[in-house]
Amino acid sequence: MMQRTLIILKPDCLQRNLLGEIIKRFENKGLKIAGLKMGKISDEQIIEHYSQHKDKPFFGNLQKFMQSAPVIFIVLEGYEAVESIRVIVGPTLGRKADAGSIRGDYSMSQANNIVHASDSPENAEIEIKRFFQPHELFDYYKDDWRWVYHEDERPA
Ligand code: FUP
Repeated sequence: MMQRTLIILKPDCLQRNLLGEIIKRFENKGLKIAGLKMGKISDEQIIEHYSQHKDKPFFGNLQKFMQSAPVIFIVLEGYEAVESIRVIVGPTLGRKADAGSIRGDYSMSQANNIVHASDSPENAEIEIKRFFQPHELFDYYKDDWRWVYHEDERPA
């Protein structure tokens, strides 16, 4: 099934000059960029986005970090993209993530781990709505999908 998912390139990604590297990995994998923009995360957005952590002791520092610089918001599209992207991104704790994953190759930390990626199709839908207006998302023909996917995986 074709899915969309929300990616946030976090402040450490921008400050460490890794934006291009990370976007390149998603492009190389065969994912389609449906939306992309730069912005600052508001107080309201960060509390909603990490609502499962908002009463935890680390939340204050997590909020400070996520608002310490602008971030890049990206909506990626692909066949079973949500799970596939979590594999590319790797587990939360960068220093234990497998080499080859984004967090494994570029990060040592738990919060400063380069990228956020939605963890389920349901959350992806909610998170995309949180950060993107409908007119900021694009439907277009992706030419290389003829080669990235087999016939029965790609849209007609
Ligand atoms: P993930 O979905 O991999 O981003 O991870 P989580 O939902 O578990 O965590 C969300 C954010 O909280 C991540 F940036 C990591 C951060 N975090 C901490 O800073 N300390 C913790 O003890 C747990 C999570």
